[in-house]
Amino acid sequence: MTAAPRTFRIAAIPADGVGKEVVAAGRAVLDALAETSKSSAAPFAFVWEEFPWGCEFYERTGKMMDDDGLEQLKGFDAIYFGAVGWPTVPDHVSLWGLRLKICQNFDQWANVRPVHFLPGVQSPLRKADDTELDWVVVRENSEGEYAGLGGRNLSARGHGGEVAVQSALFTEVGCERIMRFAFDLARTRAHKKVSSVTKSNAQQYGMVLWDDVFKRVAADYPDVETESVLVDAMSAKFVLKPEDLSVVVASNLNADILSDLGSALAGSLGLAASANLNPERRFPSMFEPVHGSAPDIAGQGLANPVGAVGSAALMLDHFGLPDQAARLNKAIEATTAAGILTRDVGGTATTDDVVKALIDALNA
Ligand code: GGG
Repeated sequence: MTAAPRTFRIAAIPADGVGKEVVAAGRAVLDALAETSKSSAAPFAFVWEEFPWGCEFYERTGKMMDDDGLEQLKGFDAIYFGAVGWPTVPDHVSLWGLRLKICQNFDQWANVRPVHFLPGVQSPLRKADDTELDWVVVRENSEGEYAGLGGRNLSARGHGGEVAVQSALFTEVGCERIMRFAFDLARTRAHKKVSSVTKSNAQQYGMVLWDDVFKRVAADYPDVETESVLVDAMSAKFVLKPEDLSVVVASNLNADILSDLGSALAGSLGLAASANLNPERRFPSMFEPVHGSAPDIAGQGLANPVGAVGSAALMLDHFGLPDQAARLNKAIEATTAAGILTRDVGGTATTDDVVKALIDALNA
């Protein structure tokens, strides 16, 4: 007798542009993976519900998501997200109305963004066969520069004297929890090192607090190597000494920028996966490719689904299925190694070609 499948309820929010294509791709690959588990001792299945939120929804309703959207999402095991943003809606409206709204209200304070070389993918950094790149950028995802604090002096608008203030919020609790997360992660890796990134020479309040908390937390992890690097120097280090890095912990804005740089150095933004985690599991966590909606290629079947499928692997890890996550990652490696690559990584394959190759690799 076969066991009843363990089911996971997932809220899919494709949102905008290529988000729709890569979420469909990820769902197809995950369903194929679940299919292979049917006759195993530990079958599992995904139950999907898709939400039509995003910029088209905004154009119809004036909102990026339903008023009770957060309530609707609360009971799910996870959220599988595509990308947000479209030229018809100001970027800060679409971002705050959907992605950041979910991250902040569901206290997804740890954004994990791994980046590594894939076989068969050319990278501007791969100077020699032994050049290594295997990092995890850990992004503080609840405060910092994206705390949403500030305002604009609208009365002076149009007179050339308008003033705007954008404040960054750093709390000791917020800094400490993301740093402990980074150190715990470093302990699971071969290269046990945490690099902390700030601009604390120029930003003398919040980022000096960040540095102070980093020193205090580091004292509890004597087995983990540490360094504190300014963000400008770290950008150079990403390019010049990639093998020296393992876990990089940074504030919301700095990590957002550095993780894009990291994925471009690995070959393409289209490859990068991410997890927005609520580590206490009080709310669903959200898994999404790092890339945005890419209006220039949307709807043409050119989107690279690898970042979305890698994010699905992070979701499987979160569900306590590390072996299945490893199977997905191996399927990605087999596909890129076979030269089945989308245009952003120098190939001619379509999104569907890559999905087919991934499913074939899972069934091989
Ligand atoms: N899938 C990621 C995405 O949609 N990103 C759009 C964006 O602008 N994000 C800004 C951020 O990561 O905070």
